[in-house]
Amino acid sequence: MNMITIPRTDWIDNGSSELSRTSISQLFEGDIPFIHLEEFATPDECEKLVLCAVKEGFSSYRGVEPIINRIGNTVFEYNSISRKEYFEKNQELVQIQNRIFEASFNPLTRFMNLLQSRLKKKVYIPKNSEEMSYYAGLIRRIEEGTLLHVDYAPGEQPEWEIATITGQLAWNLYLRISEEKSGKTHIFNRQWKSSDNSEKEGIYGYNRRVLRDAKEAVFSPSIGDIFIFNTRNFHYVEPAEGERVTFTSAIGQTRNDELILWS
Ligand SMILES: O=C(O)CCC(=O)C(=O)O
Ligand SMILES: [Fe+2]
Repeated sequence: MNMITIPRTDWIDNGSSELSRTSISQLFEGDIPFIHLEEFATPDECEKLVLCAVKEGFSSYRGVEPIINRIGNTVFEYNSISRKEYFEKNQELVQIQNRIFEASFNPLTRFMNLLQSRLKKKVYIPKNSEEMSYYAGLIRRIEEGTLLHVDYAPGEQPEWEIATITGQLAWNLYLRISEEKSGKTHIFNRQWKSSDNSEKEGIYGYNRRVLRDAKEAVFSPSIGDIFIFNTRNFHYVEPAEGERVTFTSAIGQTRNDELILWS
């Protein structure tokens, strides 16, 4: 049985531009809407990563509308299929990821090292009970927007090891986006609770009724920047004009205050 704590409903700030123990714990607590890290990667690095990704080829999330393309694996898609298949599939997908990193740069290791050095916490990609690794670090194209949703393993993947986390964030590095209409991300000051499941619509969306009059934070990313936010908060992405490619994973806080990454 997983403990799902009572969600917070107030924000004290507009967001932080600093990655520190304080800002991360404010994000987990629901005190701030996001952390914005500018110039994590250069435009050249981002473009190189996208070019290598395009060479490997994207495929779409099973059953998701509007379509989202990606390279990598997700617990979301295997939750109702097979956990065993997810872990087996990871072995070949990690090789593809490594090929892309070797030909461009490795944002995953760079980000994990940054977390570790700023927060002085153990940061790792977890394994299952059979010592098989989770997959972390999708290259993703959300170009037609998303539905209003949350990403929260204790509520969505209760059978998986990652469901024992006490809070969940996502980091997105923006690799290729159009200047004019970048596909803004909207985050609401309203965290998921189990009774919200009655408002679920389709495979992952929620009716806007769940928002009531919750405050909204909106950001418009620039190439090379990272935004980190709490994905237990309802959020959605606007349709973009042209391409919108990101590098992303979830960040979970374990009960012994370590950080785990998966997708
Ligand atoms: O692409 C984004 O800005 C956010 C996408 C999203 O829903 C997430 O990272 O959980
Ligand atoms: Fe999300």
